[in-house]
Amino acid sequence: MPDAFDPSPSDRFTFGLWTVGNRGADPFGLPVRPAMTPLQLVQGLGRIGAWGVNLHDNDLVPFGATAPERDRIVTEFARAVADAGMCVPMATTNLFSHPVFRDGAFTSSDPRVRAFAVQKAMQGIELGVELGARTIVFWGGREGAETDACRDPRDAIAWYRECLNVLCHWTRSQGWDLRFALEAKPNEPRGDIYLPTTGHMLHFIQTLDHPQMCGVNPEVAHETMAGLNFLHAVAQAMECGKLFHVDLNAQRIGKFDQDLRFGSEDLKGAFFLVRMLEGCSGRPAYEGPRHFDAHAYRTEDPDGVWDFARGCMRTYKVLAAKARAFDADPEVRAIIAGNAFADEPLGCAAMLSATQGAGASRIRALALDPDSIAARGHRYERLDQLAMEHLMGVRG
Ligand code: GLT
Ligand code: MN
Ligand code: MN
Repeated sequence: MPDAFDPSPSDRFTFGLWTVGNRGADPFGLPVRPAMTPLQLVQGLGRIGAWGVNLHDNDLVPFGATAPERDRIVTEFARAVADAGMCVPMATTNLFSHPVFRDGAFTSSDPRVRAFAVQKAMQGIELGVELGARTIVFWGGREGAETDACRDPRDAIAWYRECLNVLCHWTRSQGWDLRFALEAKPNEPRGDIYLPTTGHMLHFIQTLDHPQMCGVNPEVAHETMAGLNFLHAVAQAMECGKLFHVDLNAQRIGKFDQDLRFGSEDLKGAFFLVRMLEGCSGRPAYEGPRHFDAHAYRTEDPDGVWDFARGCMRTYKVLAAKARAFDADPEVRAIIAGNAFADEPLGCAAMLSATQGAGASRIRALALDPDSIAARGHRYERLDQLAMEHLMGVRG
């Protein structure tokens, strides 16, 4: 029965070929689902209301395909995407599956491997451009180590930078207006992965030759694996204009990378995330695609895969509606207003705006009474309970 939460292309939901195409293999077990071709996956995604489909080079073109094979596959795929009324907003390069990357791609100690990785990334970018992608994701799954006897991590970081610089220079020289989105992960498949969190990536980007074309692609599961607050990572990226893409899924702290259906764990975290991405909190919304990097439980057959994909999108839309209701709730608004003080005349920015030295001296000279300020409670217990009651469906 269709309802207000049924997805449509205007919601701009995207999935990777590798997500709905996941066959349920894990390190202990074989695939449990039949393979679906990229064309079948695109048709299926179109049927359930997705807007776009993303891919790695080798999700579509097998490693080592000849140039004519590659061209035929890409042409057929582009036609299937168009026939399904969909698009390819993001493309990425598999720099982790082939044994040549067993000790890293851009951070391998072997310059031949780094050169091969750059070459493969160039072909991945060409493929993305051909399919109309505007965002290129880089997930350095193999960029790490099990033993730090292997290399000095400072070398690894410098090689990572060199490779990305080459790719930025080359992309610009081709006249392509692309954005690179770097995705962090703390570990798995390596014991430790270099640049393990979104915060690390944000700093690293500032050290590149073309920082303006690089941003981040934070993933719920990856930040959660590190025990961090995903919302805060996304907020830091948004605040500095670097949220170029986002990988939505669900994860429990302390576990392997679960890539669960969006919102199926930490529903409250997902609620505040959607609220921020949708701009319900009075700030501008995130403008990029809402991408799901997740897969169905291994228990599922192909029908279960589509249940999974629909579930990601529906949960996002339900949470967006809940977030709007939360922000419109008069009691919520009153508590938030009660904690929001005008910046003038005490805020540091206001003070510093005139003459900086004099402004700082004014702060130094202020008479402030910490005991009277501290006497006031913030009512966050009530505010959080209101969020919970919206989420549990008994309010709003
Ligand atoms: C892989 C990884 C994801 C990345 C994908 C892009 S591939 O599935 O687990 O987090 O986003 O390379
Ligand atoms: Mn991801
Ligand atoms: Mn993941």
